[in-house]
Amino acid sequence: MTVGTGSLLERAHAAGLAPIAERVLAGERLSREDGVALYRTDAFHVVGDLANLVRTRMHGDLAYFNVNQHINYTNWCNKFCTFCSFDRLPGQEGAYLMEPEEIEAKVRAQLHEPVTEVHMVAGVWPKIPYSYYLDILRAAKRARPDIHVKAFTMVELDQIRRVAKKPLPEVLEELKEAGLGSCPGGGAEVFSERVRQEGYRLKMSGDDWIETARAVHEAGLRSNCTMLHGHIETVEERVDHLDRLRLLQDETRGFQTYIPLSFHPEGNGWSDLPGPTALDELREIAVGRLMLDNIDHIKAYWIMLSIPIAQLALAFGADDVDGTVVEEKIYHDAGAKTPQQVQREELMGWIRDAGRIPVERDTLYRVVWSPDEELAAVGDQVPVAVSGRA
Ligand code: V47
Repeated sequence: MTVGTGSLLERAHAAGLAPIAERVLAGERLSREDGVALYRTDAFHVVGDLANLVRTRMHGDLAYFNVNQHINYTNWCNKFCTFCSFDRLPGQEGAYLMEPEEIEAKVRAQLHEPVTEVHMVAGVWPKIPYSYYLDILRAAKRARPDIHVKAFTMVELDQIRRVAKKPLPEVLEELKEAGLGSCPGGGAEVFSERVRQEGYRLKMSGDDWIETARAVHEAGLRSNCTMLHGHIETVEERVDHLDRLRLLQDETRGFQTYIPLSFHPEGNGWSDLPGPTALDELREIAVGRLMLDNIDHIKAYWIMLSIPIAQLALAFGADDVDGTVVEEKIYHDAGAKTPQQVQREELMGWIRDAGRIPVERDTLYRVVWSPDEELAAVGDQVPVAVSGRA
């Protein structure tokens, strides 16, 4: 989607969005009221074009991906979130807890692939001992010492510190020593206390999620952040969520990527809800890009969106598509029809089809591979870090 800023301003004006468009063009921060207006306007393409303009300013034609492997080490969980189709109680059919040796074997099984990241998230179960979490990190590193382990959402970290009976900063140091490289962005859902009481009242509050993320960043670890959208949350609650992420990022600069997560309604307590449409998903990407002016990357998680929508998302503000994945369970239990894995070349092919230049990154967005000739041709479109943190 290439649009001249002139015609974009005219279209924004016609849609009553001129002041917002002017702020975007001037690189100024959008207000919470602006966020609500971007969600409510019928001028969907203006929102997408504004987000695309910001994405282009930050990343040129580059779109990032990595070669990664997901391991969901247990589906035991005591949070009973209404939206979740993945959780089981120990002993229930389909319930599992992977032994550290199993995790080591899963990482070893991919040694022939150029995997740079293992992404480990799971349910929480209070009887899993602290030593287990240290052991699974060590197991992954034993199998592949140079791998980056991105593991444990804020919800898991909160459980780990409880079972460790130690302050979180101390636990984070021990997890780092055992191999933790960074943290994924899940478990945030929507920070609204109203939605939490209705859908996930046993899960940590939004305030506690933010405090845990702050501690993670203060420990020198980067993390991602997410918002689960398309269920019972209001537009105002989404804006509040984005604003709280943005405020923490102003303080810590620890978030690398924001990932809007689309609610999948199959096999859970909200299966009567329709879930977001493709247009909702694209708008969510775009509003995220426009509101989160201090977060470098917006990820279109193809597993959740489908490949065609992830391709479109690259023209609506996203600059990252996650990775090759290998065995995803959380979304597939909730009805996702996407493949569970994609080959590196295939991923690069569909990024190119979407008009972007694929750049393979590691978890911390250092370039692993880029098509040099193409990068040379685009000159100054090398990644720009807006967050100001090394
Ligand atoms: O926290 C669970 C969500 C999250 C459903 O950091 C659901 O790079 C939709 O956080 N429909 C886990 N969503 C996944 C996650 C993630 C994924 C990809 C990359 C990264 C990253 C993080 O999945 C949970 C929850 O918000 N979730 N059930 C469902 N039925």
